[in-house]
Amino acid sequence: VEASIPEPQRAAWSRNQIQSFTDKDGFEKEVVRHVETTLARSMFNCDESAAYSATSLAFRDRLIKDWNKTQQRQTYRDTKRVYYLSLEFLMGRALDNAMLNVGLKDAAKGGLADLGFRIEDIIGQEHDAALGNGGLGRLAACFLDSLASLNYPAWGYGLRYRYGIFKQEIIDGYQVEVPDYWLDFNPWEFPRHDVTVDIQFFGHVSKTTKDDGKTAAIWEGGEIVQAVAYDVPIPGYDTPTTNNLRLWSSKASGGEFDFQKFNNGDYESSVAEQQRAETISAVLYPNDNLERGKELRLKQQYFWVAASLYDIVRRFKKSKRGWNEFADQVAIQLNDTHPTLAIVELQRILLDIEGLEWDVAWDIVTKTFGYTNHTVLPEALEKWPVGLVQYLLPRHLQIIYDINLYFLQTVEKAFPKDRDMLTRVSIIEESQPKMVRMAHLAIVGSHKVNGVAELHSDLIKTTIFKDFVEVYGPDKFTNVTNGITPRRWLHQANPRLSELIASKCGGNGFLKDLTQLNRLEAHAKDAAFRREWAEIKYANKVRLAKHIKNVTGVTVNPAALFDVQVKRIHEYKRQQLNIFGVIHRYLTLKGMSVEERKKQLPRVSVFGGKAAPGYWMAKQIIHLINAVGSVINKDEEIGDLLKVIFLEDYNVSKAEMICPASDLSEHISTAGTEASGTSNMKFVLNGGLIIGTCDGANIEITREIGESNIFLFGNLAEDVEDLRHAHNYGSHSIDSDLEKVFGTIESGTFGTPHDFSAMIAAVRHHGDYYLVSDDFHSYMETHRLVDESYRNQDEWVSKCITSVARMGFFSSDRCINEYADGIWNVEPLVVQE
Ligand code: 6GP
Repeated sequence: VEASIPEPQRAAWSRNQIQSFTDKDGFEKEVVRHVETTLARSMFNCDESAAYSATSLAFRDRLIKDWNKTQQRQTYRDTKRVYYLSLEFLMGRALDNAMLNVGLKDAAKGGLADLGFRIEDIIGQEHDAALGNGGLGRLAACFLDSLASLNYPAWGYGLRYRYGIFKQEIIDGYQVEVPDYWLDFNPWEFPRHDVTVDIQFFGHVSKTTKDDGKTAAIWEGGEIVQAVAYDVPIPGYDTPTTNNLRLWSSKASGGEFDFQKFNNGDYESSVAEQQRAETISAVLYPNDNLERGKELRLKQQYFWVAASLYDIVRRFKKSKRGWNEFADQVAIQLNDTHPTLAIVELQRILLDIEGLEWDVAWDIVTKTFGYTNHTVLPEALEKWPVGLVQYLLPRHLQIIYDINLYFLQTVEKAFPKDRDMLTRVSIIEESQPKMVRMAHLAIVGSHKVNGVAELHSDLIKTTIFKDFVEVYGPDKFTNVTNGITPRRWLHQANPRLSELIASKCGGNGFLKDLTQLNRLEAHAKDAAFRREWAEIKYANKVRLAKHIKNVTGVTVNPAALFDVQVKRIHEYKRQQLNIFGVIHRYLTLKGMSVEERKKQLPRVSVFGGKAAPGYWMAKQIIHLINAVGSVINKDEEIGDLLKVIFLEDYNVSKAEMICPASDLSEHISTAGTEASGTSNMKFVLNGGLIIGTCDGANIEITREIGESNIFLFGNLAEDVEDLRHAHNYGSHSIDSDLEKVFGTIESGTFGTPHDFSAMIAAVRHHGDYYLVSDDFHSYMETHRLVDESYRNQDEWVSKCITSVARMGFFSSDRCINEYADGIWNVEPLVVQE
């Protein structure tokens, strides 16, 4: 029972609280206070780590005041809230972001300097919060920033993994995975030991007759695991709105451990239950765009959605509104199919616990949920064996069957005699074993389904979800092209460029309305401006070159063209195409006379990205990149003309250093495979050009910035199927330049040829599914155009400036506003200062 305190009284208390710091002196006092009390250290032995901790705590205190105000106001006004359910939130570092969003970075910089520290060193102390794999998780993090910055009442719900994505080490050219335990000291989370939910697994279902004579299902027995909430404040930029990210941690429900067993001498099993429970939130599955169907993963999913829904329903019930108002108060977005069980769980709550009729409950459910699809790759579409769902969640399986029954009945009415249609759209796949198709369940249980870029949203309508468009009509399917937050990806990552842009755009307004970047366009032809622009790019490259030297020992020339491909390693993203291209470049240089070579443009090819630990081919690609680098980087004939760098452990904070330093970045997926891509947006926004295929958001980037400002190549999505067919059933001739590359690898130039034979065989003998050979020629031709273009620096820099000026569309603010209007139907709620 909570005391109900009237809003005016609450507000008065808040006003009387100690004021947060607003300047350098106030900040210093707070740091000293935290060092001496919270950390129990003296300022005489305050090292960088302690200074980081104290600085973070000082900012955390500030955030928490705004957080309280925001939550109180949202509760008091009781407007509709958005809940973003995502199994991944790839947040990166929090301190720099908090300082900038609150607007007190300069105060902190000055204060830290007074205390003898450089702010960059202090920021660098923070461990990335790496609770995600790649695009999907980072998108969720950008969305949280935009939701808060735009003052939407919104919560994120996720899992508090003890181990985030592994740390990648490169040993002898191979990826080695090291566990990333990141929770040693995390000032950004608040444990809420009072906010717990008991989550049930296993057991059985029995029927009971209620007073009104109706039967109801009861789910009994099994095992209970406790979910404990940890809250992370999410500050908006230039607004007091501070939203909440609630992450659940698992714990045995019966307290610490079983003393009874302990006293009986059975120590091991007394801790076993505890350990089994804690396993649920122990580790993030390290697969990107791949589902492996592991039981523990399904447990994670249910644990997290059940805790989140309990919380959401509890909050709704406090408002004392009727269930008919639920969907007016609550919008839940499913970030891919990972949280699809939430649909079933809400139906179960309304039906079994709240006693609503099926149709009434189902109407509420479908009005509440929206589903975002992030991939068309078949290997990433989630399916769970019926038997496993039955064993783990027996009541949920019954409900899934009922949902399917009612759904198929309506389909049958609309498509009488079309049995194939029923088989195709069914939530249950009649395979051996039978499977629950999560995407089908997500579509049936949501009112809107969206893809993440135009091409992708069209593709889901014409391929994987084609039948559902027939069933529901086209309006249920929509597009929301992804975006990125300009706060982190420009202002924070590239402060000098951000400042230069501000000087021409009438201040920092572009950080809240990115379309204001168009004011830059007029300056693309201004030689003095271009010089300043180029100087900043050069400084960013010098910084990356230093990092490369530090971590790899290789010296690279910052005047060379920096050509970057950083993202998860995946055959569809085609890092193999890139490294084959690098080998081709090397062979071309080797074949030149000394005189000819002198005329060539120096290049640095930078790669970075993790391979899923079980993805053998991706690991081979990493090995080849490193093997090629170790030969080329030592070749004195080649010198600065070509360097090949693999940067280990690519993550958010490294991306913040790499993006601003690229001249050219590679987004070269097989057409039709990359749903959107978001790093393409980050690189262009930081004044780099891109080489890419007509895929994902590259297409919309081209439309916005203009064809002459992007290097497009390769086959189109509409031709992919025919080409694949031809590889398998027709003749498949391989580009002669690519054959030369293969020949060089096979001659042992880069070490034991056998190591790379599978990569070559995939192209030559196994149907070249990713169309490497089909696109190789136009890829190399386009790189030649890049070289030519880069020689004319004035024009190159103009292109970069023009492109940045036209990137306004790709802010995640635009994207969140589209979700809010078109899917969630929520309004911003401004929190007064
Ligand atoms: C990714 C897509 O591969 C990427 O193209 C997109 O930009 C990103 O989602 C955000 O929408 N998908 C995943 O990471 C994934 O695992 C199941 O999808």
